[in-house]
Amino acid sequence: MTTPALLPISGRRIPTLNPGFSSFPHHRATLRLSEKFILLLILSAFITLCFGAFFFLPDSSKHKRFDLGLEDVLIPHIDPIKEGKHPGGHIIHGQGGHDEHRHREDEEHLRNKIRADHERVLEEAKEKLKKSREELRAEIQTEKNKVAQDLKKKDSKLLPPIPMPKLVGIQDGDPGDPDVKEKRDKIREMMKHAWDNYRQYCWGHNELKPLAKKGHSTNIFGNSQMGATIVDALDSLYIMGLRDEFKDGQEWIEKNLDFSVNAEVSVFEVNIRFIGGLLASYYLSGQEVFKVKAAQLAEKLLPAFNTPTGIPWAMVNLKSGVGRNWGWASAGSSILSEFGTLHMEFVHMSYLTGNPAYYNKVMHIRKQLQKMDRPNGLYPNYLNPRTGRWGQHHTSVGGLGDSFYEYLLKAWLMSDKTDTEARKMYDEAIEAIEKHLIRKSNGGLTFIGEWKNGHLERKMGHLTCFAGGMFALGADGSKGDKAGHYLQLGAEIAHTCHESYDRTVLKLGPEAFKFDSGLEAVAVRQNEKYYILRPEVIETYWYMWRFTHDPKYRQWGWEAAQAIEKYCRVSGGFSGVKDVYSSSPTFDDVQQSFFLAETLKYLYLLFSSDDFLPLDSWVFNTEAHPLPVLHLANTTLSGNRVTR
Ligand code: DMJ
Repeated sequence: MTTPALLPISGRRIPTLNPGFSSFPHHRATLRLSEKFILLLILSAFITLCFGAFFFLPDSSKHKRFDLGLEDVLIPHIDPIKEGKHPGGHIIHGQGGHDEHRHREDEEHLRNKIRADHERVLEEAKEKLKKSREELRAEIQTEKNKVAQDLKKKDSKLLPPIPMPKLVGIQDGDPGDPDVKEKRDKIREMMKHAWDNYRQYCWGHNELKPLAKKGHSTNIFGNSQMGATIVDALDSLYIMGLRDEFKDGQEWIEKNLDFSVNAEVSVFEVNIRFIGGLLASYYLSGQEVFKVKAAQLAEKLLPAFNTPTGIPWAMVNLKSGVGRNWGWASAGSSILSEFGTLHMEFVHMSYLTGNPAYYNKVMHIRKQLQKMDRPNGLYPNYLNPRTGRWGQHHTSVGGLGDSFYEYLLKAWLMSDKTDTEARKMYDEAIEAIEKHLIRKSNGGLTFIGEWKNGHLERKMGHLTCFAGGMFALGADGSKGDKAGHYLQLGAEIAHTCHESYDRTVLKLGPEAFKFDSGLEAVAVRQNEKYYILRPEVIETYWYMWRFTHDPKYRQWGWEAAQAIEKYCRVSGGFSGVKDVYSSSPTFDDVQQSFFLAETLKYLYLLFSSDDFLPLDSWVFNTEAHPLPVLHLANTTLSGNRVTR
């Protein structure tokens, strides 16, 4: 389904957009004068018509008008009780001559009022026509300013002042140890290289092509220049203390980030990168503009939920609100990892705006999922938003499934562990995943496979490697006090994913790797050998470091950083590579926005102290944007305005 092209300009804009008009101010003024005159004529004709029509109405209709309660507006001085009118608003009929006399008086009164209004409007019209062009222009400008101010007031009304959640540990994070500090400085330098090149070659574009040195975009951003790299990278800049760069990005957002564009975007991607990025920048810096932009964007995503089931479409047109699903998705389905990865950001949007709609939308998704049968206790990746039925029974903790599980756990953490329903869903899902998808290879590597067509595919994606960190993060509070078990599982996944890096020539991980026919943690197909600057393995190293302080995680992180520096760095930024098993790989020429948002941020945090963004006060969204835990004990988010 394609969106019909919208008319580029509205009638009201034509005079300023048409060069013919704009170069002849006299024409424009004449046009405005005559427009005004015509408007006044129409207005006075309308009033005359109403005045006349009143006398053609049957008596009963006239009385009905009073019945609607209009008499209080038109004839304010009549006492309803004295006049035989029930205080509830209905005329008490059947009082003979007295009533008729009263109606005649009412009509006379009304006629006089209309006549007076009519004369006043005509007087005003005459006055206006006496005014000079300049005076009229000034008046129009004043009117315009008033409208603009009213709009602004409306905007700020949307965002009531709220107490900030406790923002702990947002400064510095100096690791102390000079060797670690040196590594951290190196990561900051890499960030600066990525940012400066983006700044120089394609400021405002979504992503950078570091070899071609120009802008790049994919359909997830809808062919519109939305500055994805700026929005996604901003909180990393802040965390790394790159404040001039941060200011630069903020200024771009203030002046240029506009969501009233005719662009069809991915609801999931825009949520995790844009809303997540703006929210994190807001909480870290306290700059209102980020909150306002996040609120504007979130509102634009709401029409995506207009489906028969309330399960949102994958894509929505920001201007028209028309939504649809990816053509490749099974039976027109929405994707689990997409509609299941909105919760954190949407809860924050309700918190910040006082509008419960966001919270209600994501809770509705949860309710829908709870109602459904789950084959083997697993959640399939595809769900049809029209019928509410599963599509193909494929299950994955990697692409198409991954962050749905992550957000169940993080919903619980972000609610200060009060959202026990989310924790229960997470525990049950992980139990089923362990039973049906997690296996040990012959060589002793723990891996997470994918359920497809009734059997387990012994293949793991780079994306799936985030799960090591998730298991460690969810260890505390796990069912039956299996904290040790889940921390161990996290460590095993981290080890497997490290192996997938270590068994390549470039020491960078492939997109997917197998555990089959004697193969262990290596990619087989050519189209699975690429590395596109993804963060998941480093993300898991960071979580494991925070929970265990085993120095190997810092060491593994440093190995990955060095490999990225050596094989992905070019003069124009950082690029993905097409084959991690080749000693002379070709570049894919894309600097992904998540490289700045996630990969470099996790590396930087790996070499920072633990009191920097501590995990009991901050929860990182799936794009590594930190959001504060909300202590919502006194807050109602379920269907009422948020009260604090
Ligand atoms: C990121 O955009 C997010 O981490 C998302 O959850 C899936 N993967 C990409 C980066 O690989």
